[in-house]
Amino acid sequence: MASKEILVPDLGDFKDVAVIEVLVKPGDSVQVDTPLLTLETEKATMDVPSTDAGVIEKLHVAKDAKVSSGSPIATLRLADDANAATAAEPAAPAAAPKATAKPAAPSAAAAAAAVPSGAAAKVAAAAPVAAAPSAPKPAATATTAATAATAATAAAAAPATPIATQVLPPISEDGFARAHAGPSVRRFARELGVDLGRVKGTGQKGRVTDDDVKAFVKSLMVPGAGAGATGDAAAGAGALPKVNVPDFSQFGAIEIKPLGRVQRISGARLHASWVNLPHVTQFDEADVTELEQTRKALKANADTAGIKLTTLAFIVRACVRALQQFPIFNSSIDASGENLVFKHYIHIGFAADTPNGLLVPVIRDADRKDIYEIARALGELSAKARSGKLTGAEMQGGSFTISSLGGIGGTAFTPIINAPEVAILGVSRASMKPVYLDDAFVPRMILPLSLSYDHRVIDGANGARFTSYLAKTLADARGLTEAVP
Ligand code: CAO
Repeated sequence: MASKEILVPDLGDFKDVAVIEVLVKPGDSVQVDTPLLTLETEKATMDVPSTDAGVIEKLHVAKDAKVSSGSPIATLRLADDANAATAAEPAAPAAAPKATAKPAAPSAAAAAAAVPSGAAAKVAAAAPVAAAPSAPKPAATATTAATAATAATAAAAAPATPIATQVLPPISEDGFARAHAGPSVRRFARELGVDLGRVKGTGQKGRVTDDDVKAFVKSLMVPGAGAGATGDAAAGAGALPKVNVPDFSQFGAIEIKPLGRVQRISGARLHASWVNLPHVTQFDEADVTELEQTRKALKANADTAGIKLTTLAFIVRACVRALQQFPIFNSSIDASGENLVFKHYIHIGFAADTPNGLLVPVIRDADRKDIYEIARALGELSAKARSGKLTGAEMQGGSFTISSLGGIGGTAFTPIINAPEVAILGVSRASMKPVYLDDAFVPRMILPLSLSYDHRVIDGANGARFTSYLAKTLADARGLTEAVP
């Protein structure tokens, strides 16, 4: 059988063009137009197709080599006599490079073959059952190579619709065109119905490779994944593993009660915050000896006025001062995720333990209230929360939250941020402790503080500055009882 040298075609003014992908290897059978190489100039990437059908005998280029017009690509053993006849002619350059990939006919079989075993099975299983009657059910196809093969066969019988489009958002042509990928990868993505604009490239300079496209398709196979690998897609790829819940009755007697309405609502919000916000908790202590003395001195008068002057009122007042000093703790990331919203109001929410579950009433304009007004608001809102009379408006608009377990006990905890706020102060029970002051241990009332903050917005140094400032402010009780300017 005759052989023929396949040469790089006329590249115009381009010389020493980089070979970024070699798409064949010795022993591969190729047809006319089968892409052999992908070249990349400063302006475009292009596939160099074969001019003849045959088997690659020898390759003359490797990835990252530089080629120019007429450089040898491969020696091809021609497939038949007809080609043999052409071999007698002078070696013709390969056909003109194709700078843009023509979308190949979408092929379900290609989709199934493109992803390994279980993933292929699942892609195939996504084909309409009516068109692929032998398609196994997803649960049965997910695990073994044998069933994957069956599924691939079934997929081949499915209609010529890119399978992935059945689980993927439609291709955005703009995004697809802008994606940094070579023609062969573009063609591959078209075959699978994958929007290249959504695929994260791991190649040189972020170039999207075949493997990236395959990984993208595989990411769809994660239960609960709805999209691909970048932006919103990343959320799908990172679906949380499920907790395995056994039938507890096998271990003993049980009773089942539905979750309360408040638990269901607050549970979902707490979970959303926990998984979306990177939490850090900063612990500190405040010496509240004087604060407690001041509070006790003022308590009788406050009682007469019908106000319960608790430690928490002082803590709210101190937080207002700290928020004025560090406004970033009174901010939120906006809906786009691109900006910080600094609020010129200070509305402080506080967690209230009620018979119906956790509620967070909000003291509006806490910065315009003195210690008595704050204590009054705390008392009134707590009473309404416990009797189930809080309105929706009274639980909205908070810009910072305090969760005080001080009336109950504990030494420290890690509160969950009330998103979209960026910080929450946890307060545990103050107790008398020996503190080394002026060369001696003296008994002081020490209040434990636990500040959780969103590390996307607040760095550790600011977290520590905030709690230090707060501790200092709480130590100066007189400052907290002053009239509000
Ligand atoms: N250390 C020591 N004593 C404290 C204290 C602290 N950190 N915080 C409050 N106290 C004292 C109060 O000063 C008060 O003392 P007096 O009886 O001498 O006046 C007493 O404990 C009882 O206070 P209280 O709990 O009735 O009132 P409060 O203003 O401190 O708190 C409220 C109000 C609504 C926050 C509280 O009742 C509550 O529900 N706490 C639970 C919050 C919660 O569940 N957080 C967890 C949320 S995440 O699941």
